[in-house]
Amino acid sequence: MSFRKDFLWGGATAANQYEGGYLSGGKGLATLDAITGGSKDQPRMITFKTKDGEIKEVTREEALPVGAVGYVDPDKYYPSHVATDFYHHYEEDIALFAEMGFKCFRMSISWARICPKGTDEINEAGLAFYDAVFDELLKYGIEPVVTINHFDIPMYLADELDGWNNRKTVDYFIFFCETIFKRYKDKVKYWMTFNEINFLRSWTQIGIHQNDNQHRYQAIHHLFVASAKAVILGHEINPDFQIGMMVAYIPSYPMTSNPEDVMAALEFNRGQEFFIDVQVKGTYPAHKLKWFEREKIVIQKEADDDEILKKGTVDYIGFSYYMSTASSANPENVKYVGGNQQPAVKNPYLEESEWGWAVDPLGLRISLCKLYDRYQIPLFIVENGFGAVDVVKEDGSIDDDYRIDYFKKHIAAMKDAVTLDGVDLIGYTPWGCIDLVSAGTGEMKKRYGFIYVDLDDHGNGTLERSRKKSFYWYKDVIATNGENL
Ligand code: P53
Repeated sequence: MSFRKDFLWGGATAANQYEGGYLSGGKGLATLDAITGGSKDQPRMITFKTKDGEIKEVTREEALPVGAVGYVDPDKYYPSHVATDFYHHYEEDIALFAEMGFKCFRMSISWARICPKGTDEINEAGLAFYDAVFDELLKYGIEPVVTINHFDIPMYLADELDGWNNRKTVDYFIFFCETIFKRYKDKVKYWMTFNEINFLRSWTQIGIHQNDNQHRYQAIHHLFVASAKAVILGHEINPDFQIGMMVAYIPSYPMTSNPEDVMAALEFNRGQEFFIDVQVKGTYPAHKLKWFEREKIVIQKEADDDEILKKGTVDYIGFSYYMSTASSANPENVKYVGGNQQPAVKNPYLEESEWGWAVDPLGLRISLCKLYDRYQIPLFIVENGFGAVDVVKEDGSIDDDYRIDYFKKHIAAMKDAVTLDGVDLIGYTPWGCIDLVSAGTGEMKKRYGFIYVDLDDHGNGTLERSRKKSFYWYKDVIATNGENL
């Protein structure tokens, strides 16, 4: 026996990439409704209106002018508007997840569906939608795993408050949490606060117009406080809640044994571990405070913030793992590799996906060891997977052996971490278990699913679902609790 008996096998999705129904049932606009599709070579664009009514666009890395508001251009295609339409297909999709034997299903709640402006107005139809989804999951004995906020924010809060830069957003977020915690307290046990909190920097994700380090880290402080307050509140509402954090984990190796490279890798890794430190240990690490000093970043805190962070530490670490990277002290080695990775060094020992993501199964075991050695709380792999172009054969079948191969090796690495290293791993939810819109590029052709959805990058397609070869493979993995790979 390797994986625990109650191991949470499942799959993961997010509202903005899967749900669609962007204005259905009283949903308000979210920032992500105003970002176009792109590709590996062409960035997604945010469309907005300036204070003077000019219509413009910027990439996610660029700042928006002060006073700019999100704008949905009727002549443009926005992949999140329909996405792969979970909104109208949830019964069919959940039946397919049940057929694979899912024990859990990770999804996010769209904040703007519950609170259309993000303020304290509640949309009952939105709450009823998620009730229906949770009931459908529970009917098959599938445990919902809910990301409270995955990469978006109600447009109104971005437009009016500058999103997470404004302390008031913390209060509105907690109102949203209280609403969903109370409503779903008997249906949902597993929660996580912010998806990939270490990646949040753009207007689409956190509603901030200026994304320099001063603004970014102020917003992040507010996210930390909001997450901690949500943990405290959730445990008051239902002491059985398991509330985790979520980080994108990309371990970095030194490019050589030159200590300079080792230091560079250490700094890269600290960049993400900082987020775990605050949410698991409840304090900012010393190196970050020193860096704030050097960079002249001043975080505005309220008197009891430190106490809130200390009290609101999480129950488990949820993380995504797709790839590893390498670090070098020599800037000439550091190139922007592939799709939407961070600046990094190409690792000659690893192959990459078509989008330039380095495939590294052992890196997953290394990550599990590092995280468990360092934090000693349960771990949950809430995303992992292989984005690839799938080819539908004449008879409708899809032989995604490359995906099966990726999962096989990664699950074997997880097994080693559990059986050889003693890591406390509670579950595994491969990303985009059903095809959905890519966050990085907005494409449909970068597919992750066990289930294929007929939709292309321009919105053409029937949205019909079909089972890929990996569907049957994963079903057997779950049925044997990971013994058959
Ligand atoms: P896509 C970059 C690197 C690692 C994880 O990503 C990332 C990203 C963002 O692009 O995000 C997570 O769709 C995220 C999901 C996302 C998934 O990874 O760019 O939590 O929303 O879809 C895969 O291939």
